[in-house]
Amino acid sequence: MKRHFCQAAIASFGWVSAIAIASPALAATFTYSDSTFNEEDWELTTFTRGLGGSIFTQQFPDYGNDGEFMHVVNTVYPTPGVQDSWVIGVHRKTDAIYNPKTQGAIQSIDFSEDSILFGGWYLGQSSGIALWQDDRFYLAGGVGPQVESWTQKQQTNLQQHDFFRYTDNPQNFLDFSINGQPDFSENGSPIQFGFFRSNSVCQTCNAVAVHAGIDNWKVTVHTEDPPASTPEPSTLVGILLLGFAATNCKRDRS
Ligand SMILES: [Ca+2]
Repeated sequence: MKRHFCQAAIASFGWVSAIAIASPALAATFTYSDSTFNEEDWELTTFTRGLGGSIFTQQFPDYGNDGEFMHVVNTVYPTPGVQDSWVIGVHRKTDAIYNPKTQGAIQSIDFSEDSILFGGWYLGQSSGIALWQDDRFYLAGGVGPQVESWTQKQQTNLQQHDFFRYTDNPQNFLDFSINGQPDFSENGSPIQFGFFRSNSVCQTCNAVAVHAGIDNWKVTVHTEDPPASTPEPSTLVGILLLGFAATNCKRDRS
């Protein structure tokens, strides 16, 4: 009879321990997207060099790569004595915010957008994913140039080191130093996602206004498995009780 109790006790505590071991959450994905581009859903920060230029955005109700899209116009002017003038627009979606401290460290990020070139410059606008963390802007380029029909552009498996910090350095607007990267660890501050569009002109070039569109903006965050955690007190009690039951069974057999 006592042996039966021991077998049942071991089976029961073993089940509790199995639950404790299997309970940590697994890696997950979080997706942020927009195919509508309501104007109140986006905020724009503009950076310039030299005479720089301006950025105009507008939600169009139709002719996107299905329905609405955002029309983006970058205008940039040449500056005497300045080799290149720039205008860079960082567009952030107001609710596309990821918090590593509560949602987990970021393992990688995938980005995609549909884009189109309407005119102004045959290479269109430089473009890619942008993010904002601790009042700093980080960019990862590589999805241009646009062409004259809607085309999906992608960046996949982006790591922390693929992003570069925007700076006011007049010679190099991206900071490639070791401190120029965002923090994807579980200690990182909240991150807001978006995209950027930029253009430049040489000092002897003509001013340009580059018209392009964006639709089906999407950011997918892949998280890491959470680190092994210290067992909860209730789990420790279960383990200790399991040891106690096994010891009693051994004594019973002797
Ligand atoms: Ca759309």
